[in-house]
Amino acid sequence: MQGRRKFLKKTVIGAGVALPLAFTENSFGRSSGIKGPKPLVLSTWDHGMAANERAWEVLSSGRSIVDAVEEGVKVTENDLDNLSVGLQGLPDREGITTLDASIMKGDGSCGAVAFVRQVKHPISLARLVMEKTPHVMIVGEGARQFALAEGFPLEEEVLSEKADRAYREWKKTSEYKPVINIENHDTIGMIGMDDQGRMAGSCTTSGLAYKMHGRVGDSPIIGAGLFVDDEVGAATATGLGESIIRISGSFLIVELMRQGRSPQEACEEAVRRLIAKNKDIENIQAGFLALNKDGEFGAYAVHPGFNFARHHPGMKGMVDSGSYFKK
Ligand code: SD4
Repeated sequence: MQGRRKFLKKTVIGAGVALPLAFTENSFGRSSGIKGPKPLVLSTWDHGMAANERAWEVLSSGRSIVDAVEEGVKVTENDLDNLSVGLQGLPDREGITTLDASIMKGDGSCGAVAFVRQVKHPISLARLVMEKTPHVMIVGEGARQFALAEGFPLEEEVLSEKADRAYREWKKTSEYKPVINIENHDTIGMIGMDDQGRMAGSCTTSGLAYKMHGRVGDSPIIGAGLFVDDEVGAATATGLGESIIRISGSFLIVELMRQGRSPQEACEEAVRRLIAKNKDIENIQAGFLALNKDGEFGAYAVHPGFNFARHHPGMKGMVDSGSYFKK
């Protein structure tokens, strides 16, 4: 696996420090974020590099931005090294892996699945919920039935070797404690814009490791883990889902941008709101990534360690997010 934080060309945003960029036409400051020419895709965490690469290929072949954000995160859903996305992700307390995903277009169309088992690409199922049903979200057994009806193969329910090893280790104490920036915070959220300014986003996860059976996080909740509006911009989230749902994080960021805040300012305000509305904040990590319709983007997290991948003409690479707490 490529080390999560061992990527090329890192820059720091939102931390009051502007490191030189390899790319001189981009300038950014603490509150203005970075601007990239269209088309553009952004994804959370290091695995976002490979996901963006695929999304870029899809866009370059003339397909739509919604195809790009779907195909992009499928790379992560397939990544056997990722323990928090896809069927190889860490299971719940009962040893069962359940997945959540959502997809949204800038015209307001959206679809989501939650608490779904045996489906390798929940993002594609979410897209079918958007395109083939009058609904926005289908969960659990209903989602599995929908997958079957749509011809998705159902995978055998066996934990991956890595997940099985980790689960056995966890069972020794069975202690439920979300930990900051360890492998259970690796959800992929992708937001992007085509060369005409049309936007879309996707978000997919196996959720918190060793969660209660049936627990659903922010990722499939439109407005929490993902929100996109062509008139304004897009936002996605990663981290402890409960803390993000409490403030409708992604919707909040898009609305703050609508009121004139830059993506960077909006992410910072959402983090402040999250901190105000959640107890035990020293043990909660959450991070936001946002893009406006002018191609400006920004990110911010509660604690250090969050990063994201950018891909646009002339530039691809990782960016370290700033954070409210510095250590
Ligand atoms: C969840 N937000 O289910 C997800 C977990 C996550 O990076 O983002 N991990 O709460």
